[in-house]
Amino acid sequence: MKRFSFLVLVILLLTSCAARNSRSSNEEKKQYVIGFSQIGAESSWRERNTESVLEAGKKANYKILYENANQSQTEQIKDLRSFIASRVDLIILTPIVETGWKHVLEEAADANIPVVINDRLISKEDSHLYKTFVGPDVPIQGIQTADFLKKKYKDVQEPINIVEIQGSKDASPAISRHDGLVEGLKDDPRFHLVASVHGDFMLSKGREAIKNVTKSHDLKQVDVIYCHNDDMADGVVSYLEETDIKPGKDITICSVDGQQSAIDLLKAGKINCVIECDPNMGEKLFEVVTAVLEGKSIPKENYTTGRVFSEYSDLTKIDKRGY
Ligand code: GYE
Repeated sequence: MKRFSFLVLVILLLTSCAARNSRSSNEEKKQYVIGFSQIGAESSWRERNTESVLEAGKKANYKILYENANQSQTEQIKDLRSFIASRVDLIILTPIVETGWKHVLEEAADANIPVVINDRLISKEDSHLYKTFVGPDVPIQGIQTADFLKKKYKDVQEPINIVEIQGSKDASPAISRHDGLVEGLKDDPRFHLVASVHGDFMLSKGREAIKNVTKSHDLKQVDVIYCHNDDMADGVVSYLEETDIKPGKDITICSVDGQQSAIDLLKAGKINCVIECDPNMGEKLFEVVTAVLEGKSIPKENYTTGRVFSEYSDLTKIDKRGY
Protein backbone atom coordinates (compact mmCIF):
# COMPACT_ATOMS: atom_id res chain seq x y z
CA MET A 1 0.00 0.00 0.00
CA LYS A 2 2.84 2.32 1.00
CA ARG A 3 4.64 1.52 -2.24
CA PHE A 4 1.45 2.26 -4.21
CA SER A 5 1.02 5.78 -2.71
CA PHE A 6 4.72 6.49 -3.36
CA LEU A 7 4.20 5.54 -7.01
CA VAL A 8 1.13 7.82 -7.29
CA LEU A 9 3.19 10.65 -5.77
CA VAL A 10 5.99 10.15 -8.32
CA ILE A 11 3.49 10.09 -11.22
CA LEU A 12 1.81 13.26 -9.96
CA LEU A 13 5.17 15.02 -9.64
CA LEU A 14 6.25 13.94 -13.13
CA THR A 15 3.00 15.09 -14.78
CA SER A 16 3.10 18.46 -13.03
CA CYS A 17 6.74 18.94 -14.16
CA ALA A 18 5.80 17.98 -17.73
CA ALA A 19 2.89 20.45 -17.69
CA ARG A 20 5.17 23.21 -16.40
CA ASN A 21 7.78 22.40 -19.08
CA SER A 22 5.26 22.45 -21.87
CA ARG A 23 3.87 25.77 -20.55
CA SER A 24 7.33 27.31 -20.52
CA SER A 25 8.17 26.01 -23.99
CA ASN A 26 4.90 27.54 -25.24
CA GLU A 27 5.95 30.77 -23.60
CA GLU A 28 9.33 30.55 -25.37
CA LYS A 29 7.53 30.11 -28.68
CA LYS A 30 5.48 33.29 -28.18
CA GLN A 31 4.52 34.59 -31.60
CA TYR A 32 5.51 38.25 -31.84
CA VAL A 33 3.09 40.66 -33.46
CA ILE A 34 4.62 43.16 -35.89
CA GLY A 35 2.81 46.17 -37.34
CA PHE A 36 3.98 46.95 -40.89
CA SER A 37 3.03 50.37 -42.27
CA GLN A 38 3.64 50.51 -46.03
CA ILE A 39 3.31 53.60 -48.27
CA GLY A 40 1.07 52.22 -51.00
CA ALA A 41 1.51 50.53 -54.38
CA GLU A 42 2.85 53.35 -56.57
CA SER A 43 5.33 51.19 -58.52
CA SER A 44 6.16 47.58 -59.39
CA TRP A 45 9.18 48.07 -57.13
CA ARG A 46 6.89 48.90 -54.20
CA GLU A 47 4.64 45.90 -54.86
CA ARG A 48 7.65 43.58 -54.81
CA ASN A 49 8.96 45.25 -51.65
CA THR A 50 5.63 44.63 -49.88
CA GLU A 51 5.57 40.97 -50.95
CA SER A 52 9.17 40.50 -49.85
CA VAL A 53 8.47 41.89 -46.36
CA LEU A 54 5.26 39.88 -45.92
CA GLU A 55 6.83 36.63 -47.18
CA ALA A 56 9.90 36.99 -44.94
CA GLY A 57 7.76 37.87 -41.89
CA LYS A 58 5.64 34.77 -42.39
CA LYS A 59 8.68 32.57 -42.92
CA ALA A 60 10.21 33.85 -39.67
CA ASN A 61 6.92 33.01 -37.88
CA TYR A 62 5.84 36.55 -37.01
CA LYS A 63 2.23 37.64 -37.00
CA ILE A 64 2.12 40.68 -39.31
CA LEU A 65 -0.52 43.39 -39.11
CA TYR A 66 -0.17 45.01 -42.53
CA GLU A 67 -1.49 48.45 -43.48
CA ASN A 68 -1.16 50.19 -46.85
CA ALA A 69 -1.58 53.97 -46.64
CA ASN A 70 -2.34 54.71 -50.31
CA GLN A 71 0.26 57.50 -50.56
CA SER A 72 -1.03 59.44 -47.55
CA GLN A 73 1.13 60.37 -44.57
CA THR A 74 -2.02 61.11 -42.55
CA GLU A 75 -3.16 57.53 -43.19
CA GLN A 76 0.27 56.19 -42.25
CA ILE A 77 0.18 58.07 -38.95
CA LYS A 78 -3.30 56.66 -38.25
CA ASP A 79 -1.98 53.16 -39.03
CA LEU A 80 0.92 53.66 -36.60
CA ARG A 81 -1.48 54.83 -33.88
CA SER A 82 -3.65 51.75 -34.37
CA PHE A 83 -0.53 49.52 -34.01
CA ILE A 84 0.35 51.35 -30.78
CA ALA A 85 -3.21 50.92 -29.46
CA SER A 86 -3.01 47.18 -30.28
CA ARG A 87 0.27 47.00 -28.30
CA VAL A 88 2.22 45.29 -31.10
CA ASP A 89 5.71 44.06 -30.19
CA LEU A 90 7.49 46.08 -32.91
CA ILE A 91 6.63 48.45 -35.75
CA ILE A 92 8.12 48.43 -39.27
CA LEU A 93 7.65 51.80 -40.93
CA THR A 94 8.28 52.74 -44.58
CA PRO A 95 8.05 56.53 -44.28
CA ILE A 96 6.47 58.18 -47.32
CA VAL A 97 8.27 61.48 -46.61
CA GLU A 98 11.21 62.43 -44.39
CA THR A 99 9.51 64.78 -41.93
CA GLY A 100 6.46 64.80 -39.66
CA TRP A 101 7.06 61.57 -37.70
CA LYS A 102 8.30 62.99 -34.38
CA HIS A 103 5.03 62.93 -32.39
CA VAL A 104 3.82 59.51 -33.44
CA LEU A 105 7.26 57.95 -32.97
CA GLU A 106 7.45 59.49 -29.50
CA GLU A 107 4.10 57.82 -28.76
CA ALA A 108 5.59 54.48 -29.88
CA ALA A 109 8.63 55.08 -27.64
CA ASP A 110 6.35 55.94 -24.66
CA ALA A 111 4.57 52.62 -25.23
CA ASN A 112 7.96 50.85 -25.36
CA ILE A 113 7.42 49.70 -28.93
CA PRO A 114 10.66 49.59 -30.97
CA VAL A 115 10.54 50.91 -34.53
CA VAL A 116 12.53 49.61 -37.50
CA ILE A 117 12.62 51.72 -40.67
CA ASN A 118 12.22 49.97 -44.04
CA ASP A 119 13.48 51.39 -47.36
CA ARG A 120 13.12 55.20 -46.91
CA LEU A 121 14.68 57.42 -44.27
CA ILE A 122 13.29 60.03 -41.89
CA SER A 123 15.06 63.29 -40.90
CA LYS A 124 18.35 62.96 -39.08
CA GLU A 125 17.11 64.91 -36.05
CA ASP A 126 14.47 62.21 -35.40
CA SER A 127 16.83 59.29 -35.89
CA HIS A 128 16.93 58.55 -32.12
CA LEU A 129 13.25 57.56 -32.48
CA TYR A 130 13.97 54.38 -34.43
CA LYS A 131 16.27 51.44 -33.68
CA THR A 132 17.64 50.73 -37.11
CA PHE A 133 17.21 51.15 -40.87
CA VAL A 134 17.20 48.53 -43.63
CA GLY A 135 17.26 49.79 -47.21
CA PRO A 136 19.28 51.10 -50.14
CA ASP A 137 22.14 53.57 -50.00
CA VAL A 138 20.30 56.05 -52.24
CA PRO A 139 22.81 58.93 -52.67
CA ILE A 140 25.14 56.41 -54.35
CA GLN A 141 22.49 55.83 -57.03
CA GLY A 142 22.66 59.50 -58.08
CA ILE A 143 26.46 59.35 -58.13
CA GLN A 144 26.38 56.16 -60.25
CA THR A 145 24.09 57.94 -62.72
CA ALA A 146 26.52 60.88 -62.85
CA ASP A 147 29.43 58.47 -63.51
CA PHE A 148 27.51 56.91 -66.39
CA LEU A 149 26.82 60.35 -67.90
CA LYS A 150 30.46 61.40 -67.59
CA LYS A 151 31.49 58.24 -69.42
CA LYS A 152 28.84 58.63 -72.12
CA TYR A 153 29.71 62.29 -72.82
CA LYS A 154 33.47 62.04 -72.31
CA ASP A 155 34.26 63.38 -75.80
CA VAL A 156 31.60 66.11 -75.87
CA GLN A 157 32.63 69.77 -75.35
CA GLU A 158 29.21 71.48 -75.64
CA PRO A 159 26.80 71.98 -72.73
CA ILE A 160 24.73 68.90 -71.79
CA ASN A 161 21.18 69.70 -70.68
CA ILE A 162 19.47 67.44 -68.17
CA VAL A 163 15.77 67.25 -67.24
CA GLU A 164 15.05 65.47 -63.99
CA ILE A 165 11.79 63.66 -63.20
CA GLN A 166 11.89 63.38 -59.43
CA GLY A 167 9.94 60.99 -57.21
CA SER A 168 7.45 62.26 -54.62
CA LYS A 169 8.19 65.62 -53.05
CA ASP A 170 10.01 65.34 -49.68
CA ALA A 171 10.51 61.56 -50.01
CA SER A 172 14.04 60.56 -48.99
CA PRO A 173 14.87 58.73 -52.28
CA ALA A 174 13.74 61.78 -54.30
CA ILE A 175 15.92 64.09 -52.20
CA SER A 176 18.95 61.78 -52.26
CA ARG A 177 18.71 60.77 -55.92
CA HIS A 178 18.76 64.46 -56.77
CA ASP A 179 21.57 65.30 -54.33
CA GLY A 180 23.62 62.31 -55.51
CA LEU A 181 23.46 63.43 -59.15
CA VAL A 182 24.34 67.03 -58.28
CA GLU A 183 27.24 65.84 -56.14
CA GLY A 184 28.49 63.50 -58.88
CA LEU A 185 28.43 66.23 -61.55
CA LYS A 186 29.57 69.17 -59.46
CA ASP A 187 33.09 69.24 -60.87
CA ASP A 188 31.97 69.07 -64.49
CA PRO A 189 30.65 72.42 -65.74
CA ARG A 190 29.32 70.94 -69.00
CA PHE A 191 26.28 69.50 -67.25
CA HIS A 192 23.23 71.73 -66.61
CA LEU A 193 20.08 70.71 -64.77
CA VAL A 194 17.59 72.74 -66.82
CA ALA A 195 14.34 71.45 -65.27
CA SER A 196 13.37 69.37 -62.26
CA VAL A 197 9.75 68.23 -61.81
CA HIS A 198 7.94 65.67 -59.66
CA GLY A 199 6.36 62.50 -61.04
CA ASP A 200 5.54 60.78 -57.71
CA PHE A 201 7.30 57.53 -58.71
CA MET A 202 4.26 56.65 -60.88
CA LEU A 203 4.13 55.74 -64.57
CA SER A 204 1.14 57.97 -65.42
CA LYS A 205 2.61 60.91 -63.52
CA GLY A 206 6.03 60.47 -65.16
CA ARG A 207 4.33 60.73 -68.52
CA GLU A 208 2.37 63.77 -67.40
CA ALA A 209 5.50 65.38 -65.94
CA ILE A 210 7.53 65.20 -69.18
CA LYS A 211 4.54 66.48 -71.12
CA ASN A 212 4.42 69.49 -68.77
CA VAL A 213 8.15 70.11 -69.27
CA THR A 214 7.52 70.54 -73.01
CA LYS A 215 5.42 73.66 -72.20
CA SER A 216 8.55 75.48 -71.03
CA HIS A 217 11.40 73.56 -72.72
CA ASP A 218 12.06 72.34 -76.22
CA LEU A 219 12.96 68.66 -75.77
CA LYS A 220 15.18 68.93 -78.87
CA GLN A 221 17.52 71.03 -76.71
CA VAL A 222 17.50 68.40 -73.94
CA ASP A 223 20.23 65.75 -73.94
CA VAL A 224 19.34 63.65 -70.89
CA ILE A 225 16.20 62.74 -68.96
CA TYR A 226 17.04 61.42 -65.49
CA CYS A 227 14.06 59.56 -63.99
CA HIS A 228 14.09 58.73 -60.28
CA ASN A 229 12.43 55.38 -60.97
CA ASP A 230 11.62 52.91 -63.73
CA ASP A 231 7.88 53.41 -63.73
CA MET A 232 8.34 57.10 -64.49
CA ALA A 233 10.94 56.20 -67.14
CA ASP A 234 8.33 53.89 -68.72
CA GLY A 235 5.94 56.87 -68.81
CA VAL A 236 8.59 59.15 -70.33
CA VAL A 237 9.52 56.60 -73.02
CA SER A 238 5.87 56.00 -73.94
CA TYR A 239 5.38 59.78 -74.29
CA LEU A 240 8.51 60.26 -76.44
CA GLU A 241 7.49 57.41 -78.71
CA GLU A 242 4.53 59.52 -79.78
CA THR A 243 6.90 62.30 -80.89
CA ASP A 244 9.74 62.34 -83.42
CA ILE A 245 12.34 62.17 -80.62
CA LYS A 246 13.78 58.67 -80.22
CA PRO A 247 14.30 57.71 -76.56
CA GLY A 248 17.74 56.20 -75.99
CA LYS A 249 19.09 57.69 -79.25
CA ASP A 250 18.11 61.36 -79.62
CA ILE A 251 17.84 61.73 -75.86
CA THR A 252 19.61 59.72 -73.16
CA ILE A 253 17.29 58.10 -70.59
CA CYS A 254 18.58 57.19 -67.13
CA SER A 255 16.53 55.46 -64.47
CA VAL A 256 16.69 53.74 -61.08
CA ASP A 257 15.22 50.45 -59.70
CA GLY A 258 16.06 47.71 -62.23
CA GLN A 259 12.59 46.32 -62.76
CA GLN A 260 11.91 44.04 -65.72
CA SER A 261 10.17 46.69 -67.84
CA ALA A 262 13.23 48.98 -67.66
CA ILE A 263 15.68 46.16 -68.41
CA ASP A 264 13.58 45.27 -71.47
CA LEU A 265 13.71 48.93 -72.61
CA LEU A 266 17.46 48.97 -71.98
CA LYS A 267 17.85 45.88 -74.18
CA ALA A 268 15.70 47.56 -76.84
CA GLY A 269 18.02 50.61 -76.75
CA LYS A 270 15.28 52.95 -75.47
CA ILE A 271 16.82 53.43 -72.00
CA ASN A 272 20.58 53.92 -71.61
CA CYS A 273 21.28 53.31 -67.94
CA VAL A 274 19.38 51.65 -65.07
CA ILE A 275 20.69 51.72 -61.50
CA GLU A 276 19.56 48.66 -59.57
CA CYS A 277 17.75 49.21 -56.27
CA ASP A 278 16.84 45.85 -54.77
CA PRO A 279 13.30 45.70 -53.29
CA ASN A 280 13.88 42.22 -51.84
CA MET A 281 14.84 43.41 -48.39
CA GLY A 282 12.41 41.26 -46.37
CA GLU A 283 14.91 38.66 -45.20
CA LYS A 284 17.49 41.20 -44.05
CA LEU A 285 14.72 43.21 -42.42
CA PHE A 286 13.52 40.30 -40.29
CA GLU A 287 17.07 39.36 -39.27
CA VAL A 288 17.26 42.88 -37.88
CA VAL A 289 13.76 42.69 -36.34
CA THR A 290 14.73 39.48 -34.55
CA ALA A 291 17.94 41.03 -33.27
CA VAL A 292 16.01 44.03 -31.93
CA LEU A 293 13.45 41.80 -30.17
CA GLU A 294 16.28 39.74 -28.67
CA GLY A 295 17.95 42.90 -27.39
CA LYS A 296 21.07 42.38 -29.53
CA SER A 297 23.06 45.37 -30.72
CA ILE A 298 22.85 46.07 -34.46
CA PRO A 299 24.23 48.76 -36.77
CA LYS A 300 22.01 51.81 -37.22
CA GLU A 301 22.10 51.43 -41.02
CA ASN A 302 21.82 48.13 -42.88
CA TYR A 303 22.25 48.79 -46.59
CA THR A 304 21.19 46.62 -49.49
CA THR A 305 23.43 46.60 -52.56
CA GLY A 306 22.77 47.39 -56.22
CA ARG A 307 24.44 47.10 -59.61
CA VAL A 308 24.61 49.38 -62.64
CA PHE A 309 23.04 48.12 -65.87
CA SER A 310 23.78 50.27 -68.90
CA GLU A 311 24.44 50.24 -72.62
CA TYR A 312 28.03 49.36 -71.65
CA SER A 313 26.98 46.19 -69.77
CA ASP A 314 26.68 42.65 -71.06
CA LEU A 315 22.88 42.60 -71.15
CA THR A 316 22.67 38.86 -71.81
CA LYS A 317 23.84 38.25 -68.24
CA ILE A 318 20.96 40.05 -66.47
CA ASP A 319 18.83 37.63 -64.44
CA LYS A 320 15.00 37.65 -64.53
CA ARG A 321 14.06 40.51 -62.28
CA GLY A 322 10.93 39.29 -60.50
CA TYR A 323 9.56 42.86 -60.25
O1 GYE B 1 12.72 53.50 -56.22
C1 GYE B 1 10.37 53.56 -56.22
C2 GYE B 1 9.41 53.45 -55.12
O2 GYE B 1 11.63 54.21 -51.91
C3 GYE B 1 13.54 53.40 -53.04
O3 GYE B 1 10.02 54.07 -54.04
C4 GYE B 1 12.06 53.46 -53.00
C5 GYE B 1 11.41 54.01 -54.24
C6 GYE B 1 11.59 53.18 -55.49
O4 GYE B 1 8.13 53.51 -55.34
O5 GYE B 1 10.08 52.80 -57.35
